[in-house]
Amino acid sequence: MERSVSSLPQEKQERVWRALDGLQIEIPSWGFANTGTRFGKFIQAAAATNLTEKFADASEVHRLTGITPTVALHVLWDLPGGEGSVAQVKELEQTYGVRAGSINPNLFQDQEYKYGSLCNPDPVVREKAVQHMLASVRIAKALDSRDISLWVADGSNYPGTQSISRRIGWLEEALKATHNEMAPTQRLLVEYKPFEPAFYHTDIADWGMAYSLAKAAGPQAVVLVDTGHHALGTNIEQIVAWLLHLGVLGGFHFNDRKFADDDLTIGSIDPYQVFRIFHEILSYKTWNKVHEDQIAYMIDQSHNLKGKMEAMVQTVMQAQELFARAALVDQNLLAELQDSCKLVEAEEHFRGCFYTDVRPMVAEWRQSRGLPANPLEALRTSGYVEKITEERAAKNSNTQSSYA
Ligand code: LRH
Ligand code: MN
Ligand code: MN
Repeated sequence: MERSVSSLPQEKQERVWRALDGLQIEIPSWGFANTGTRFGKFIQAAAATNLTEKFADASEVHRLTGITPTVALHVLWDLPGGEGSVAQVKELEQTYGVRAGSINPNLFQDQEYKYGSLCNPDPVVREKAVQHMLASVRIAKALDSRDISLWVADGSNYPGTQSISRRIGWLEEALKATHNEMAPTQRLLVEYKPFEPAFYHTDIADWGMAYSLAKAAGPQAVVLVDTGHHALGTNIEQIVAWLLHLGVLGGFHFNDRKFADDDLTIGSIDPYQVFRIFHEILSYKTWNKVHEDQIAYMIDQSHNLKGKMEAMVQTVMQAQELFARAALVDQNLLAELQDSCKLVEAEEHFRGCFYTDVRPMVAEWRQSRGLPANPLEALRTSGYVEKITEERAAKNSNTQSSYA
């Protein structure tokens, strides 16, 4: 099934290069720090131990790949001083040449959020959560960050223990208040997840709820699709097509999974799914004559078995290569085949693009932009991982590996 790249017509190559020119991916600060499962952490000697080290690592990923100029920040983990931490972030932006990206409020760690944050039945706790949202908006404004990316862990574990319907109202109020605080250029991304940490009902469980809440909040609120946050078998690309149609696709948290929200490397289990998602976007852009999109392509992965730097560079390459494969699809030809119901021909064209090895073409693109042809190889030979391992090993050996 593999085709050699040299046999690709000029026009296809140009289409792929144009697509690559338009692709930027945001990487998460938490992808560089020690994180774990619900049962424990496996500490890595090279993991970043503070925000400076997270910026240093993000900067190295950007130096190698050229397409990751922004870092997603989680307020509690990265800006523990809230608005008071903004000055430090600005300094790090200057030093490391990567900017703060989406700002992620954290409404799931404080003891007071045991029964929920924005949906807590206690109005005092709800108000505290709303205040955190407003502070997050102000942090984003001060950092010139467009997106505030909200995920709430709120939900319940047992039927009858919480009012599902009253909690909808509280959420709507909170998101409206957040929306009111935003500058006209900012956006509120509403992320959904069907389960975990709550196991009976989750307050924002699917894209329909996220869409409805975004509508209630105001015109600058849109939906965020985390690929790991769906029931098995869900047709995610169809959700993407709907969100595009409704004009509310704000962005992605990319990762892969086998069973649940496993946060595995993008496309490691099902690369065809990522290809299909990218295809829906490129197809929508073709037929609706959209040249620029506002979609925030973000990674939400924190590896505890793979080396963090290697995993992040591998992730970015994988995303880029799957995007390039989706760009191979000839939208006019595919539409013709679809309209004449030439099913096998349509599927063969689609599958053929997916099976094309674009790695040499992407490598050429990288070189033409002064980037290493193979960023992962370049990371290996750069000595960066050895350097940070040496610098951080002692600090990491003091990190708690269990939650006991
Ligand atoms: C929740 C989630 C959300 C959080 C991130 C750390 O599962 O996907 O986006 O902010 O993980
Ligand atoms: Mn996520
Ligand atoms: Mn998740």
